Amino acid sequence: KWKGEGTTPNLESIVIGRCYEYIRIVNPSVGEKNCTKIWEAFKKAFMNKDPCNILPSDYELFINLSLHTIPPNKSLFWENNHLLVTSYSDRTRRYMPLCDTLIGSFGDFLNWCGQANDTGFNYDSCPTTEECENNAVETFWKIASITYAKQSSGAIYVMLNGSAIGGAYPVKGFFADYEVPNFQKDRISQIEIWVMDDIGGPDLDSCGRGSVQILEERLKTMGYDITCIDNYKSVLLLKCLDYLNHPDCSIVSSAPSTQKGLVSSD
Ligand code: ENP
Repeated sequence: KWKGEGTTPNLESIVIGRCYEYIRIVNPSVGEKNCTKIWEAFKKAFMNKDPCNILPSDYELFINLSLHTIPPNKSLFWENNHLLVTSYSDRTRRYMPLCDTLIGSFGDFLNWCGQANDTGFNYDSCPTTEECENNAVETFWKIASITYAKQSSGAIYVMLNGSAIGGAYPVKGFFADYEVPNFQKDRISQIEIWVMDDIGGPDLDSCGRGSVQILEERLKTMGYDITCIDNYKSVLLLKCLDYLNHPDCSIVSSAPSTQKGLVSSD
């Protein structure tokens, strides 16, 4: 019926497993949580309802039950960099983007929807954002983004993609629409933007240019202390793992201890 993919098979097992893994192994500092109860609250948000009419308030109990603090200087916002952010954050060890919070772990890489007058999931298809914006997944990320932005403090990091077709900073997107407006000005010391180009990809946007300039100006007008870095070295090193000899990765290949150098005996 719908154009989008259906509910991820075994959703309940995945999500309850992720929840216990999160509170026991990934981030035990969140304290005791009842993952079964959180799952019930999550399900209640969209089950047995019109899949195109799910509102942020439907997830309220779920959010309240799964909320935990985000340490200062650990927030990482992003657009068009999902897999890079997942590896770079290293499951909260380096940074704590929304997908590395307990709330985010209920949605990351997953899909779900229910149907009106039916207590089951729709495993066949779910509405896309084009079909209706108030679908279960879109609304989930909306309320999760708002909550995450409100809790973020200290230095804030933003990873953008300078090779993204629609611009590194989409002026309509979760970051622009639900995160920036919910920053708590008095708790944020500075904002650092990293614009990462694809290796061998086009340099469409960069600091001070195009859509990044629009973001920089927006944040400055709001009174924030902004730094913008093109191809931030630490993230570039990670991107270059698979492109050691590419000219864009000369930062890696020109290093004195190249593999060749290490094995050669003369
Ligand atoms: P995309 O379109 O690059 O990537 C969407 C993928 O990232 C989906 O697999 C989605 O999970 C997962 N994801 C993880 N965190 C978020 C998220 N936080 N979010 C939407 N999807 C998320 O990402 P977007 O749409 O541009 O969203 C990026 C936003 O995430 C930024 O605002 C960033 O600051 C924020 P699933 O369940 O849909 O398969 C908020 C919205 O953290």
